[in-house]
Amino acid sequence: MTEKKETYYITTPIYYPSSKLHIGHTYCTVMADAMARFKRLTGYDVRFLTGTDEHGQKIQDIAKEKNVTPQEYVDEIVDGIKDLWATMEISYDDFIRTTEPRHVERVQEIFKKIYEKGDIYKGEYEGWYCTPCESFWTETQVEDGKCPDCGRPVKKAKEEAYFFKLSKYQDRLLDLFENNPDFLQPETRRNEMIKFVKQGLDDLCISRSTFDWGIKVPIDEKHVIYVWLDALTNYITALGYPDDPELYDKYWPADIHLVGKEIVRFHTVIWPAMLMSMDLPLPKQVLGHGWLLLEGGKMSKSKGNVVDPVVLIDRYGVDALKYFLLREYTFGQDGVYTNEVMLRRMNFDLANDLGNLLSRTVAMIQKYNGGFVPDSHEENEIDLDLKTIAISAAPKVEEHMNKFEFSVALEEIWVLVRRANKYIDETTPWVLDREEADKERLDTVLHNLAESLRIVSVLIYPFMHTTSGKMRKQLGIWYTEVEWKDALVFDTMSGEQVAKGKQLFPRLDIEKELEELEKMQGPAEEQNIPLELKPEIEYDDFDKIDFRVGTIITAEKHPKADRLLVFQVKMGTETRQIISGVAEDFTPEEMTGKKVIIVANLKPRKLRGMESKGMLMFAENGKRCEIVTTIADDGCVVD
Ligand code: ME8
Repeated sequence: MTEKKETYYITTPIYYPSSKLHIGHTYCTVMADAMARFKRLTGYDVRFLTGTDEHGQKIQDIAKEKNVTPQEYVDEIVDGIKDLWATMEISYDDFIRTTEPRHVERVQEIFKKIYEKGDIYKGEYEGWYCTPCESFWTETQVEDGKCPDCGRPVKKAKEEAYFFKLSKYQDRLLDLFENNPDFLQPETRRNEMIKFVKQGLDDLCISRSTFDWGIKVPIDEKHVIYVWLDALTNYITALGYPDDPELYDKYWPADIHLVGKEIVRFHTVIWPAMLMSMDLPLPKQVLGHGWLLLEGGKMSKSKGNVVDPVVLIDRYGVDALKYFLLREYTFGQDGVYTNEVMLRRMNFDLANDLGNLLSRTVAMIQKYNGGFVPDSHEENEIDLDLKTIAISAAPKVEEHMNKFEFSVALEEIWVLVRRANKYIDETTPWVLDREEADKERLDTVLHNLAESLRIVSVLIYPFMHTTSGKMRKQLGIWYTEVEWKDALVFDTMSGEQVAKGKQLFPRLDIEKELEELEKMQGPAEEQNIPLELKPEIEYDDFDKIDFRVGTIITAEKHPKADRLLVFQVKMGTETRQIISGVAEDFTPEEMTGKKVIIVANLKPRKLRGMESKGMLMFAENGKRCEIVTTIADDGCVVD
């Protein structure tokens, strides 16, 4: 009877097909893939799910702009995403698309279940809506007219809608965070969520009637289901819940939902509450990873400042990119991507350390022993040191992998790689070759090097399986299956015939590569990526605005809000107070005396207790926000 394996279910977020995926998405998927491969290798029955989140207003708007149907639009992008994952040899077991009938039907069943439980009711929603994020925000969450997640402007929206009784689950959610510290990691994310839930949870608006690219609410077809509710359920609809529960019974609850830190709230508040409502078990753990940033901000499809993984793969290969992503960044923290950091990693760790170790070892076995791995003989202290490091690496890698510390796990492997390189320098096989009396010693050295490389080929398998295969081919062990337990033992090789192959990783001329990459990636402004703008407005809407010119008489920080500046602005005969959220971009001193353009007929508003009458005009210029100034006189009407 075969032993039943323990299951391990890991998921990535399902990505929006709003344009091509960039290296940030690749980072998340590469981590999930490495973990899935690691778990398979260490004996688990793994299910690895990824997919695409294809509904919502944003997709509908883009498709309209491009004059295609939303389905045509997503089909093309999703093909590209699947191609990318194929190129990267991502070992997912299932790819779910939220437009697939299997998902659509199951989401409707899930909606009905929650409705029947009494947790969904009809009401009216008025709030601030951020179209790019597909999120509604309350008055208190919106900061100065901007979305608290992405910082872009939100718009007022009101509609009849269905609500989910999220507030009912507030205490159980708090309990979950407080009594189950592993549920959400890293710790900082957990603390943020505890704070968020403690502020009090509003019921969640879970339907929309202002657009129709979504799954219809089964009890009221005028509405479509809120895209997040639709998307979150993918983790169980892909397992066949509720109508075909074989996989569900086997793999649910998920072991890991791996998500970026900006969507932790959806996964640790809304998703568990939905599951609680359905009386289903919760995922065992949600891990919120950090962002890859470009100098100057988060990479984002809509900002156009992205790094295309395909360019890097074409030039350096899949494994080099995977290694860089997993080794360079600390899980849970943000990291800055630069071409230079990547090229250095590839050169030092891959070309120099690993590539050289293999090519030197194979060349020496060919030169000094006719191409066959010799047996070892008497051992000295240096041999024992190498051996100890080699066979103790696997448990250390395992320990760090189980904490998602990819970077530390790889560092442990490189401790062995570097030790083996040093071992060559210490034992000087070219000197041993000179004396017949040293032949046994030379055999032992070559044997130990081959053994160390064999162990490295097992250890790196979850991260770079193709490189592992190439190493094993050169070491003459290509015909044996990679097994984790083989990394725990030394002295298994004898008489294998090595074969010189191509350099694993060619050495890169960093300066030249930097120039080439710059040419290929191009500065974002030369790529002619259309700007993401708010929906078009009619001339009549614009004509309602009364622009005036004014002079800033004084400017000071708002006493209660770090991001706000309070201006006294003179327009002709009138001086009035206007508040803007630009304290991070401008100092009061540099604003004083500036001639500015004002929206003078904007309804007055209180901002943190102080009245603001009108609005100063600022415009986005790339990442910066700039003030609109003029040389006209105060009080002029601007047409
Ligand atoms: O949020 N650095 O989809 P999405 C690191 N459809 N990771 C990044 C990143 C960056 N710069 N940019 C994106 C959605 N990611 C929803 C998810 S799940 C039920 C629905 C990764 O296409 C990161 O994992 O915006 C982030 O959470 C995910 O892509 C968001 O992808």
